[in-house]
Amino acid sequence: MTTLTSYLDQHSTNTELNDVITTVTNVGKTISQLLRKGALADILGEAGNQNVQGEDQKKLDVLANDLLLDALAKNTHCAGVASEELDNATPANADGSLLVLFDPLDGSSNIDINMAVGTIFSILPYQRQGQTSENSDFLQAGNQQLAAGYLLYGTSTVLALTITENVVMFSLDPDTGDYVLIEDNVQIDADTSEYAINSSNYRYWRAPMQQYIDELIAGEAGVRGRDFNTRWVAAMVGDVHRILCRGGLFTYPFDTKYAHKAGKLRLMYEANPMSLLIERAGGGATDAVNRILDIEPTDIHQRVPVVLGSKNEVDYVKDLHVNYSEK
Ligand code: AFP
Repeated sequence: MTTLTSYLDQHSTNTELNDVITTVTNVGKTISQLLRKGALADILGEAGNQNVQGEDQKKLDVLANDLLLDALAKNTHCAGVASEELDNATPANADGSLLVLFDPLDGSSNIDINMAVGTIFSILPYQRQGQTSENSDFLQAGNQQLAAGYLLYGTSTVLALTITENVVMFSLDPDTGDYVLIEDNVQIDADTSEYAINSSNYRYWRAPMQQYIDELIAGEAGVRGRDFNTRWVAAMVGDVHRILCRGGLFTYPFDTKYAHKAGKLRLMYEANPMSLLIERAGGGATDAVNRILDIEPTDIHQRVPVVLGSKNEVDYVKDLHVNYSEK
């Protein structure tokens, strides 16, 4: 049996990175236990305030955020933290070599209905050791990530992680508290007939995305010549996990629903870590046209349209956008 600890020892000589991953995943055990208790732990419902995104915070949003912040502040290798729930990055240990970014609880709207939620994390190198970290230190393209992963608190708690060219998965054994390796080289089929999108936003999408979804709905009778199925977890972690398990396409496209947002998902702590996982599992990840991991960020909370999953389907969406002409 391979545990997370033995896997890190065998596959990563960066002991500082291994230590920070261990810190994050240990907090994941606590969050998993709290979710198991649900209403009995008084963690459901609204926290009564809003985050930097203007979104109402759930009690567990705040609790998960604080647990991660507290644990990483004590880790001497962590130079700073950026969170979906915090306006600005939080300096930690100036001599640390790593920066940690996270969405502490992705899919908050699922908490009170007992549906899947998760924690998404991304780890970047810190280039100014000895100095107090600032927001600007985090503005690195996704292709600079040293590690990325998520914890999915579903029927079981699963950790997906990439620190090498592979994507691996662990299942948390609630009896021993160990993360046990269950997949050592996740690979996504290049083709799929399953897609995930919130179709209620149809009228806000750009024409190429409307055409793409129209083709999927037309199925066998349309240009795609086969029927498609749809799924929508309303938690990116759940949709990405399904794609890593059986392929598929996930998209939260550009929409005009809110003028100042490029879509809903955040680049630094949602799109980038998920894109690294998907690409290393053989999939694709774009903003409909451009590779997400090559996007040079300008703000730690910037949003980006996302199309990710089975490579041939992601490429199809790109071609459709690039070659689109008004009819
Ligand atoms: P919350 O964390 O606010 O529930 O948002 C989750 C999320 O950022 C992402 O995980 C989902 O894929 C997407 O939003 C769901 O968005 P809709 O609620 O608009 O479907």
